[in-house]
Amino acid sequence: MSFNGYFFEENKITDPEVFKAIKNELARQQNQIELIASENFASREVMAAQGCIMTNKYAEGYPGKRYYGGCSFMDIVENIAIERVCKLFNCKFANVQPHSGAQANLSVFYALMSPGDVFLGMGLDMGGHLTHGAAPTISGRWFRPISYGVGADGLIDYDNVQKLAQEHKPKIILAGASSYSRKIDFKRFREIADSVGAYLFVDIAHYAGLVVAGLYPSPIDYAHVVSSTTHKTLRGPRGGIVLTNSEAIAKKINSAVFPGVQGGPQMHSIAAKAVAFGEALRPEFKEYAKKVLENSIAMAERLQEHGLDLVSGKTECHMSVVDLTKLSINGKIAETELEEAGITCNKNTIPFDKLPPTQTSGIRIGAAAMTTRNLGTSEFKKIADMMYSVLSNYGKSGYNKLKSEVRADALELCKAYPLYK
Ligand code: DSN
Repeated sequence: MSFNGYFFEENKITDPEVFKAIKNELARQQNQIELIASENFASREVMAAQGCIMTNKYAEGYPGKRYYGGCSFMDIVENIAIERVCKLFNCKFANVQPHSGAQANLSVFYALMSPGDVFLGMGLDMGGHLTHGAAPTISGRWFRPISYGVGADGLIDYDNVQKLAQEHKPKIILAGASSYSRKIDFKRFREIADSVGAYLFVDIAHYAGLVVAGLYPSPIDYAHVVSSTTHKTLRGPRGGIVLTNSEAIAKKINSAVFPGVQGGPQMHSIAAKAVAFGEALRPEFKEYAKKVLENSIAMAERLQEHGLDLVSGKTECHMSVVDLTKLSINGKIAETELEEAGITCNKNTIPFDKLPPTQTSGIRIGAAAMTTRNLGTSEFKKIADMMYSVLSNYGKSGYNKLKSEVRADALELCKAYPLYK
């Protein structure tokens, strides 16, 4: 058996059913235009680290203070991940153990609130994330969320956030979103938080890669605590992180992540995070993030040239939410039809949506994944043309033929920009 630095080369998945599903998923990823704003394609090195022998080790605790023997290499890899992520985001303390963004957010709540405490978060129907207070989640059941949202212009209504803060005196004000395409004014959020003695907690899961590249505002100097995922624009493995500049908060977060919310850290994922943070520290990553933004804007503007509306009127990040109300197609059907045409995206509620979340009046699109495949602005404009063609012709005569043509174009584009070859 040889070892190439990450995994045993001879290792193959021989389980036929699992192998078949993985093989088919690889083909799907290779042959579809991936516009899901929260997805990306991790590098082979990131995936190799995630599939490595560190999966075998229990390392409850933190570097230097573990509850198991044999953790010396775990300490090395976790310390590398911490050092790199602190450098990336210019912060003093980091916890790299959360298994996901949801776990990271739950840990922050657990560290800074007690059950029944009030917090402010962006409503799910307005662009916020499930964990920002949606009713079926712990954030919505064990705490008392007050939702804020956007105005008729699609922009966060900061005056209303201030008013709600004054009225409800929250313990935490949570800024950050899953489908908000504009820059968030973190300074304003901090002023509001200070005016009522609340913690400012910012979730940058979507924007992290752009923050690292200086293309989206960094909340680090304003927030008491910041969370993120590592797999979206940051292009690492699936996982979460929590960052802060406060030693006192860092201690509370560490206790909240372990043993509060999680048991043993997934050390293979932490190894993969360390590799991804190393990649994000390189100058090429800034170039990548710059292209993500250019491509996102090019795609969004082209859709507008076709007459489609974007929630809030434009994008300032990797994603846009497209308002379909002018067309005779809802978000759910659009998601299915576009997938059949070779373009993957997701249905998305638009603010003040008249349709239920199972249907929606919008779709969310993002440029992070296809930019990893090296597509540029002209290709993203072409994708916008393809999308418009499907969306605007749905139900008209000759539609099925047109959809097949778009599928063929999508395949051609994917072949011209190969993935994992
Ligand atoms: N589910 C992710 C998204 O699509 O935005 C966030 O966790």
